[in-house]
Amino acid sequence: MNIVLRSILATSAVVAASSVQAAQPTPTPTPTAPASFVFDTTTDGTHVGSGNGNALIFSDSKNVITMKATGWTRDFNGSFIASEIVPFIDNGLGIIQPGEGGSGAYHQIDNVNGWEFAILQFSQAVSLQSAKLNTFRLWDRNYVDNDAFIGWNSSNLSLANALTSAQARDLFDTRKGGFNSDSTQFNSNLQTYSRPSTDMSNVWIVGGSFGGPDGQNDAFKLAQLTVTAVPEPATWAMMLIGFGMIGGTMRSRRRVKVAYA
Ligand SMILES: [Ca+2]
Ligand SMILES: [Ca+2]
Ligand SMILES: [Ca+2]
Repeated sequence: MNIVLRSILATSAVVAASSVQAAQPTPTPTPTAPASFVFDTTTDGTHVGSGNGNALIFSDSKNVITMKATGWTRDFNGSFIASEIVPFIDNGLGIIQPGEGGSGAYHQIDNVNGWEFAILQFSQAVSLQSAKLNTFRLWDRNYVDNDAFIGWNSSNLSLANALTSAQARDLFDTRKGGFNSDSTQFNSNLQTYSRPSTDMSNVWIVGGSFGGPDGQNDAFKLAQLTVTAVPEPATWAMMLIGFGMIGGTMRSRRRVKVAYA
């Protein structure tokens, strides 16, 4: 190999090495793995009001997210009626539809005499991963069944204000999605849904199944919810600004190198 060729090859190697360096991509933000939060609703929440239209407030096990639960009934005329949500410690949350308390109470979340559901408002958007729907037999039935309807929606409503019936109807009617959670799919009361992050919403609806899937009434107590959340938009904005600054610094360093080469 002659000297000229050797020199060209050597130069090419240097150029190749430096282009490899130059080709180093600017770091791009990698999405943080969603964080998991568990709400144990067999603990007594913070009570807001009492009787029909009351609310219970819970924090997750890490004390990051607040969840406000209210109880509702959609009666057979299609009216949305504020109901009482009750913490039955050890069993979970039940709902008492107006007129179903006292002796022979239907204190579960059920779909007898109307469709009962809990509206769960969160302090930030979350995706539901699992729920524990403890079967709880209705006093006048000889079976247990915990088919459920799960829906979700986004809302600007403040957790500090009481929900009106019109707002409850609106949250249900304009929901972004929902599914029937057929209990035959599950071997235990803990039902795993693993909703994708596209279903991230700050309002979730959990009730007895709405119009299906079998002829048996559903009755359960809501004992636990596991949700996931990604960083809030403000956090993302800070991260993007941070990465933008790193990128800017690298670019200006490159310019300096070129200027003094
Ligand atoms: Ca009930
Ligand atoms: Ca009922
Ligand atoms: Ca059923």
